[in-house]
Amino acid sequence: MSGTPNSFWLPEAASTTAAQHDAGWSLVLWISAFFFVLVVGLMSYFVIRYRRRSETEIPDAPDHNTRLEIVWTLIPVAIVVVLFAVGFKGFLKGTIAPADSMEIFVTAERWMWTFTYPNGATSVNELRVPLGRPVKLVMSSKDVIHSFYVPEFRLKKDVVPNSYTTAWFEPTQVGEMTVTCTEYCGAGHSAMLAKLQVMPEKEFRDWLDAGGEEKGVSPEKAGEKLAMKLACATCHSTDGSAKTGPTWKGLYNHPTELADGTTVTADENYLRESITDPNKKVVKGFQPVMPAFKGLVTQKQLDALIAYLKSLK
Ligand code: HEC
Ligand SMILES: [Cu+2]
Repeated sequence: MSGTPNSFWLPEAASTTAAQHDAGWSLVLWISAFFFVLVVGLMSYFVIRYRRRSETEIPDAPDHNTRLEIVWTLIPVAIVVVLFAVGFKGFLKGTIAPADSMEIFVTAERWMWTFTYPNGATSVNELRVPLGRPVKLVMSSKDVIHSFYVPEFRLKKDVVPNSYTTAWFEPTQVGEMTVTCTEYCGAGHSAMLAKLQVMPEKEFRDWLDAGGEEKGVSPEKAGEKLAMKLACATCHSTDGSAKTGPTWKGLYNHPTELADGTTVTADENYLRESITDPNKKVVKGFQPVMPAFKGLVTQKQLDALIAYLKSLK
């Protein structure tokens, strides 16, 4: 969606419900603008028209006007009823997913998104969906409250621990968007982004059938890309500085001191375990906050990540 971040007005609309959503929003905006001008205009006029003209002037006591009272009660009531009807209709449409929706599970945790597709394929920090088909998201969090937000779809829904929330959308154009977390969830909150890619149905099928894996790149390069995609860099640097986690620079084949006082050599098996079960061996001086990637990365992806870590001398 080019130009979206810089647009002054609403972002580009790219879902079937977006137009209705925007219509409701515009209605509220223009009604508010109309009454703002009316009220402020009358106020200014009255200040001048009924100003006190001399020190001795004593104004008439204000009187009751039943007709006026009725009019300015009924008009707002009518407006509120109309706004409720418009909002409720949109609310129902946005809440109830079409029966033929494709269901994707969304798992949020500090600080990443995991998507699980109907065939069992998973992707991390990247949500791919087919064009022109309703998608229902079944979302849950592993830790704190997060929130799933795609401005172009006019879609925002909290993702909470210990229960599911759902949301649905049907994209109307092919393109790339960004999913952001809109519930402050800790130090990595602002980096809790996922790429959302709307693809033609056939391309999506091919991607899904291939399990989302990359082809034709060296493991080292693939690992570097993957580490970006999985947002490992939120917590790890490659320049020797410690962040939430230890730096990766010079990690491979060097001794690592653990919290329990022992020392291990960072060989392939240690690296592997550090990614799949990071809490089994916790590095000295760090908190056990790294998410476990067991089951989220394939064997091939693990190979690639390890090849990349080994290249950081
Ligand atoms: C939320 C922050 C966070 C994220 C995201 C994260 N890590 Fe970690 N990682 C840590 C922390 C903290 C430690 C040290 C504590 C421990 O060993 O569990 C660590 C330890 C490690 C170690 C062992 C380092 C050493 O010096 O022995 C490796 C290897 C590692 N992480 C790889 C990864 C990879 C690969 C990813 C992305 C797929 C990743 N981490 C994502 C926080 C994170
Ligand atoms: Cu979050």
